[in-house]
Amino acid sequence: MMKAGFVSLVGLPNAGKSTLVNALIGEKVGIVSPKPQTTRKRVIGIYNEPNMQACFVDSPGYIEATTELNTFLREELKGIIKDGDMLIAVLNLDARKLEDLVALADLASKSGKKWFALITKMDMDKDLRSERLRVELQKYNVPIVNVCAVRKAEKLREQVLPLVREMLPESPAPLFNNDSYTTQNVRDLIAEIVREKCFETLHQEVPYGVAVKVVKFDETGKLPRIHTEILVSRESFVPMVLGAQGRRIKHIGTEARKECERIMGKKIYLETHVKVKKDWTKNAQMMKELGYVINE
Ligand SMILES: Nc1nc2c(ncn2[C@@H]2O[C@H](COP(=O)(O)OP(=O)(O)OP(=O)(O)O)[C@@H](O)[C@H]2O)c(=O)[nH]1
Ligand SMILES: [Mg+2]
Repeated sequence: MMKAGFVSLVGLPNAGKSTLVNALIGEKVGIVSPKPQTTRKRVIGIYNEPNMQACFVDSPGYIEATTELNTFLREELKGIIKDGDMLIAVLNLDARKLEDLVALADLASKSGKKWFALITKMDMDKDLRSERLRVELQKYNVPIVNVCAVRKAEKLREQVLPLVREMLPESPAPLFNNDSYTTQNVRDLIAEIVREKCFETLHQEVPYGVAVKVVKFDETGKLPRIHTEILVSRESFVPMVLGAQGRRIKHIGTEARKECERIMGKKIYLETHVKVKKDWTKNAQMMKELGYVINE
């Protein structure tokens, strides 16, 4: 019997959720950075086997809302729990407080869905944290696996996929075409990769005020020409994105182009421009235009 469904990953910001999805799928589905709150929109990575289709839903980490963008992130997470056929609580050992991880397990447990606990960043375990966490998790009576997402993807799959197979519902057919590994289109992926390079290159509050939009995608010439806009929420962020003599934006563009070329399997021409979109993170309408739509 075929099993298919949505596997929602819930975890704190920076827990390593996107890293996990990428490793499980074996392709870049979502962007990754050492900074929290990198993922903003729901991203689906599709794992196909002859008798199983697991659609892993990567999401923003759980946070208390303060700004409009944070409200969006929190709503996204609620929606992801609701829409999941099952959940994986991603519990990262480098979290600030053990209680936050237990709170997440509680959230998963209260959802009433099937779920299991995945303790990640095992390579960062200290003071027997994983042991203490295991004790705390016993009351939920769910399977617990310990993983390290930045090493051996094969081992990770062996640990995670059997549990997923067990918990997914039966389905007469796969939910998506089984020849694709993500629901994201190329435009979205390119915008996300440019944003990833901004997260890597920019610091403090600047990356959080950045959104990226593909404004033109022209495939008529020899090389696809892709124009992107890096939208910043404040005028004062412009020089930070540009850098001295425009070196920083050049670096962002070059790194993004190389990665896009690798994924698309061809050479491209990638242009990046900085534009001010004042206070977009505080404005629901502007956020909507940028694709941050709250799913009701
Ligand atoms: N040492 C170690 N680092 C990891 C592991 N998994 C992920 N990381 C790192 O943790 C950081 C955050 O990873 P992400 O995958 O972006 O985390 P996320 O949960 O998607 O974060 P948000 O999207 O911001 O909520 C990155 O620097 C990863 O390289 C792991 O198992 N061990
Ligand atoms: Mg992420």
